[in-house]
Amino acid sequence: VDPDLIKKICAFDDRTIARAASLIEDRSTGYLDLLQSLYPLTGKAKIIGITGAPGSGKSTLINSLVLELTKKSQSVAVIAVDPSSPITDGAVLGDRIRMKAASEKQKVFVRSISSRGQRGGISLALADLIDLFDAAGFNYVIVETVGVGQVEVDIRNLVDLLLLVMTPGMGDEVQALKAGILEVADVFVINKSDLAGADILNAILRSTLPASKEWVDQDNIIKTVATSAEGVYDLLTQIEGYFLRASTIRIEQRIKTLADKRILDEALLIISDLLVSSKLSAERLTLLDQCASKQLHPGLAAKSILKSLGIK
Ligand SMILES: Nc1nc2c(ncn2[C@@H]2O[C@H](COP(=O)(O)OP(=O)(O)O)[C@@H](O)[C@H]2O)c(=O)[nH]1
Ligand SMILES: [Mg+2]
Repeated sequence: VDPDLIKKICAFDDRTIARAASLIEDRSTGYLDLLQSLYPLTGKAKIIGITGAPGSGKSTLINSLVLELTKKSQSVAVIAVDPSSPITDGAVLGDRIRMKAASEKQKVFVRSISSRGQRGGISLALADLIDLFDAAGFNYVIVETVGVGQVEVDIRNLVDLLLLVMTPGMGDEVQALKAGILEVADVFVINKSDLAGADILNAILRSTLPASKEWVDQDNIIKTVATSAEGVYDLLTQIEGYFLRASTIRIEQRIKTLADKRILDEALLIISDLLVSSKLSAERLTLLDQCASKQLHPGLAAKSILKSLGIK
């Protein structure tokens, strides 16, 4: 890898970072060499996940948070994961416009990615992108994801700190959330606190949160009005406090767990690529005939294919 490229990335050169991000997202030729060059530089950024239902105000909140961070001369990279839209979609564009106030400040980089069409799934692409921004030297990397299904659970090991954004009127849904995201989120943001019902949600949350949560204290439920930045200063204070208290051991453990998961996911991806490769197609066709005519069980056919790959 051209050392000049790494230099430019670490100098926050916008266009170089954007190009590197595309290369990494698309897994184009040379992407892995680039990531290998960057990987030893990672491990310094504070990585925050912000999840919550669509429309709960995540992007608006991130916008205010980024402004607050830039006031403290902190550099921030934001990755907005949109579940369905391609990059040109209105929803993502909306995000971008709302982010603009922050983006105009120095050392803020915003990237939107679609959760569809990523080879190997969104988690691998996200992990690699986070590495890019971490290596570049951004103080904070903020990942916005919509909490649907497993996504919020997958985000857990990608980030050091996970924020769940909720809105008044969600009280009834809190019980349903209990088993999933409530267990893994570190900070609970009641956004749109200007609307009726914020106090009720606050009370429900306080009585529902698992007592076993490692980071629970009085302040891990925070009320905000993202549109006017109310409460955002307190939120940042809480975030900073979290990183001050967070033990290196805990973060190292997370990175190890993540690395293990990434190795497995990458290996599965390589195997599935091999399985559909032309090299094996003749053998698969033979096995397919045997399976279709009920001579051979598909499970045994699978074993036979793996044997050809040298995997017993
Ligand atoms: N009343 C009120 N509206 C808000 C607040 N925060 C965000 N909104 C509005 O909620 C809508 C959705 O916000 P957005 O940030 O796009 O939500 P996201 O889908 O979670 O990223 C926008 O129209 C925002 O202006 C808030 O604190 N109070
Ligand atoms: Mg958004």
